[in-house]
Amino acid sequence: MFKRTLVTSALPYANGPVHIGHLAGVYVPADIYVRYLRLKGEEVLFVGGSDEHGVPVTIRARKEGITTQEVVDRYHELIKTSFEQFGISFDVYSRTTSKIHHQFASDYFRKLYDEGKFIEQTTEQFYDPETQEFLTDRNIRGECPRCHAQGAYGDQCEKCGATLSPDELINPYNAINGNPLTKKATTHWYLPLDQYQQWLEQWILQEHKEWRPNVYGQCKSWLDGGLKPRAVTRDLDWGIPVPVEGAEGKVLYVWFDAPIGYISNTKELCDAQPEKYGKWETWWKDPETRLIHFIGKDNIVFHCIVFPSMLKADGSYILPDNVPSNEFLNLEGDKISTSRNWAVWLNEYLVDFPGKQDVLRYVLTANAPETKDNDFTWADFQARNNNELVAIYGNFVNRALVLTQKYFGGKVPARGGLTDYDQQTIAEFQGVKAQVEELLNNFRFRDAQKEAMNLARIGNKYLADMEPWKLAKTDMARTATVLNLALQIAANLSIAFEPFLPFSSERLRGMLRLPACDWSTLGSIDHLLEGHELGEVSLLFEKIEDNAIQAQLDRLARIKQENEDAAKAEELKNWHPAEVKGATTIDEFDKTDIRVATVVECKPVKKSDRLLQFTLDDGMGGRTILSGIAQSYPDPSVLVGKQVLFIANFPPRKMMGIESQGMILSAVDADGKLVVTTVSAPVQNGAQVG
Ligand code: B3M
Ligand code: ZN
Repeated sequence: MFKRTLVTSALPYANGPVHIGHLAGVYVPADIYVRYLRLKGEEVLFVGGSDEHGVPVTIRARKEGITTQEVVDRYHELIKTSFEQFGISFDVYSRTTSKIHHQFASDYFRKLYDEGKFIEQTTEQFYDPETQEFLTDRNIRGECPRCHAQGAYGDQCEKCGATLSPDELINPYNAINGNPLTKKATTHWYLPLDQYQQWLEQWILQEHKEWRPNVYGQCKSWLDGGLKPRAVTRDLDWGIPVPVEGAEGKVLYVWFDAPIGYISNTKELCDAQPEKYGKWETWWKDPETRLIHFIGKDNIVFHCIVFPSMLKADGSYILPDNVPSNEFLNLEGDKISTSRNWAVWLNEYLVDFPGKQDVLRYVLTANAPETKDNDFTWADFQARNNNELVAIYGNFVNRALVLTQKYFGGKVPARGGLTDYDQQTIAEFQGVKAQVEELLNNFRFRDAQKEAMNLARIGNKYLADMEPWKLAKTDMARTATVLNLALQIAANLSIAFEPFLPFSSERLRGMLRLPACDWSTLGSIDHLLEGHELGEVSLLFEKIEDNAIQAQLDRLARIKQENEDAAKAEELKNWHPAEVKGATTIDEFDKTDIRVATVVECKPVKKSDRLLQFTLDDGMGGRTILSGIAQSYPDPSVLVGKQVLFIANFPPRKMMGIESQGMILSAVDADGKLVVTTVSAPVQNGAQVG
């Protein structure tokens, strides 16, 4: 019933380079799908672009000390280049700061505004009286109401992961300058999602039960919670101005304009090349177009609930037919984070592993977080390359080609009569096509790639069982048949893997000198005709050595250390001395006898991870004191020879079988570390302090 497919992939924020999480979650699966449809000869358009509005880019600009425009220019270029390098085959990759987009999004808003599709509301929002600006959630920080970590954001606490609203923060302050905040009234336009609730329930919960369980489940829980009106404008100086009189200083909310970017980018392409791509309206308004959004799980509500409501509000657009969203990819057990630099950046990967785009594509698909969060580890990366790409796919192709060179001068040998085993092998690999199709049609990319790899396994097994290198000694005709079939399997591999590993497929076709690639011929045993001359042979994949992996692990260890240091510095910044205790008197104080002593010996107390045993020269015959500071002094010998302060008139107390005669005075650091007090110049042991 559909004639064509429009595929979109989430527009990444132009506030940093793209990393493996982006690739695994959104762009590789979208690209696999699009390449597959193109190979099948279907009409398809793949739309992407950078999301250049919103608070994240403005935060980045402040951090780097450059203008917001410079930030988006820099990262748009970087992201676009990364996508090209990894073979993400967009038909158009534009940006939301383009003129066309600004005009289009502005008109979109204005039409809904004129038709009375928004409601206007005035509310109290956080405001910085000094800079005279309203603050967005992300720019408000304060103490987390759940875990009491300092520096939680107005929308989320990074320490405990709680989703927050700025109103919940304890002592909220301006994240940029630390100013305390007040509240001020401001007016905004809201999309009344509550009015779309019933329609959404019918459309998603009844008519799209086939959506992935994670997507369907999230929609259901939003709908069950009851939808509320959502503001579609913001007080901000970066974005698309609200096209309404009296709305100066207000812009469209980034999540209002960004999805419209899918449409405006389509328009940009179609307007530029109408003969090739037709009218943009065909892609967005013709019910025979199937719309698919590839996104990450944090974008589900916007693509399944908010954007469809915006499309419905306009009334002239089609709606997404499916929204295959992935869960998250973690890195070595920790959440990927741009701000903490905990990521493998695509631009850096290519410096360390030049030419190995397909290896990363392969590993990310093999491990794709399709149904649950998954972990990327460098050990797994190495293993999948060495044990699968090299040992199975690469090895098979290499053997087939090298043996053909050796025995038949690099020309496809003649195929004679087929044995039962040949027939069985052919039947087996012909089954792969239907399997891969079925899986790809259902957005199951992981399993689909596994199935493609099975084709290489079948080939490997065939060569291992037939042993053409032995056959060649006795039966050249049979050797020819076996290698002919092996070469046909190699040709099929170049097709089956084209959506997944496009660079390798191209290289393989170069070696086979096989020009075109067409999905419908997958399974054929007549790709290469007798006498066809093969091209030059080289290794399709190379082994990745341990030192390359270790270098990556070392880098991550360094970053982890840097993050810990930074977190500590942040904590110290927020540290305040404890309040001064209630008044005391000189008489009260005089009751405490504080003295100076030299540490003669200091050692851990056996079976205690807390206590240190001090032997002191106190000028009065010596004494032993136990102090609970072992955690702060992993090497207690550093204290030997130091003069310390101690309380001399506490009654003796037994701990772990040892009598402690007093108390050593220590200061408590912001992070709980204890630091023993000492004197600034040598004094007589036993001298009084007061
Ligand atoms: N830029 C959020 C993100 O990168 C956002 C997606 C927009 S898609 C219209 O996760
Ligand atoms: Zn918290």
